[in-house]
Amino acid sequence: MVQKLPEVPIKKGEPAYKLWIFEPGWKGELPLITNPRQLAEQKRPILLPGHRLCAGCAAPIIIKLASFAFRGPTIVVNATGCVEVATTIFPYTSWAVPWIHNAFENSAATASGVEAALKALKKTGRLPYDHVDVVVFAGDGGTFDIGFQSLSGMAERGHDVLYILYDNEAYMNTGIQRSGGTPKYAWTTTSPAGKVLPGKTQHKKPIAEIMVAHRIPYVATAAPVDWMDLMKKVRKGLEVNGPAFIHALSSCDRGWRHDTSLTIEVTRRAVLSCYFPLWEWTPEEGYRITGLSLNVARNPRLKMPIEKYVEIQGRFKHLLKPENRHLLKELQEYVDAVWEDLLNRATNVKR
Ligand SMILES: Cc1ncc(C[n+]2csc(CCOP(=O)(O)OP(=O)(O)O)c2C)c(N)n1
Ligand code: SF4
Ligand SMILES: [Mg+2]
Repeated sequence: MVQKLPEVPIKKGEPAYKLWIFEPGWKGELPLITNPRQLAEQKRPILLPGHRLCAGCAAPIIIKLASFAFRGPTIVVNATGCVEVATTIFPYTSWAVPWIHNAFENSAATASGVEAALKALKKTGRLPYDHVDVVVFAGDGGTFDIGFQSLSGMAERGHDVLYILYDNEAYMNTGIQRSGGTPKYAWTTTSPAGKVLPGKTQHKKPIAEIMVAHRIPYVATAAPVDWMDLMKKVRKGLEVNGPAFIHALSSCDRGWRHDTSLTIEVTRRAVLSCYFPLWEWTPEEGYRITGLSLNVARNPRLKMPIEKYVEIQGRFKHLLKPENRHLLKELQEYVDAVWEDLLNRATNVKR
């Protein structure tokens, strides 16, 4: 039986961006629908058309998919970055929910304050809803690097916030500078690939593992290619009582130098090569490999060589030169070791 969403029709003369999941007096929960046709018919995303993110950008896909998993009234906190800049060009906005922009470094601190205020309103009977969720969307620069202190503080204090990192692996909005999330050997404007350097010389920071170390109620990785896996994780992240963190790989055709038609394909190869495995972690169950990555864990023949992932991205093109084959080999060994480690830790894969 398919559950129908409550009707919140747009009346004549009302703007199309009516805050449909923010009806005062809202009680209950929206069902999580994973049937694409029913999704299209019944739900409107929180991010409306007309924003100026690049054609082929994965970030709005991640935001829309996440919003399909929202369970009711939601406040979005957005760190400075491509998403913020391109969706709120004054005097317009693409957001159909209450949305707060804050500085590059403090989205988790702002979200903590919003959540604390909502708690106080609820306690004093002044919140006209059953529950209001708080969700952060922040880039890798705003998470791995400059925003990390506020994220760690939010986790340590136990705020009931879902933090979604859209990781395009560089400071894209300001011109493709390397971040703590940029992978080893990737070209960026501040880690150029040439005669002196082969791109960035350090590995990506294991940000999701660092959040696991905070022992918060829910941590997961996600990629737009496995949209159902992503939506389910967003819903789980909202349902837990306390901080949740989702690390979503967000391909960027500008910075990764791939064709705009390859947005989803590149994330598919990231997952199937095990460069970016899909998993979730809870204190109760530990690591669980999920979605497409579970297929690879059960059938290792599906695992792609890392070359398949890098060959469609200009940021790695120097790795395909004969003199750099040893770097590609080293990258393969690194990916294999991290995947092997995950297989050993996963509680839902027999070894
Ligand atoms: C304190 C501070 N330093 C630098 C900037 C300039 N700045 C704005 S967005 C940005 C890059 C953001 O990178 P990321 O978080 O990865 O988001 P993306 O643009 O890639 O979506 C930088 C450096 C700033 N706004 N504030
Ligand atoms: S630069 Fe990259 S992340 Fe930014 S809007 Fe364009 S494709 Fe998206
Ligand atoms: Mg970025």
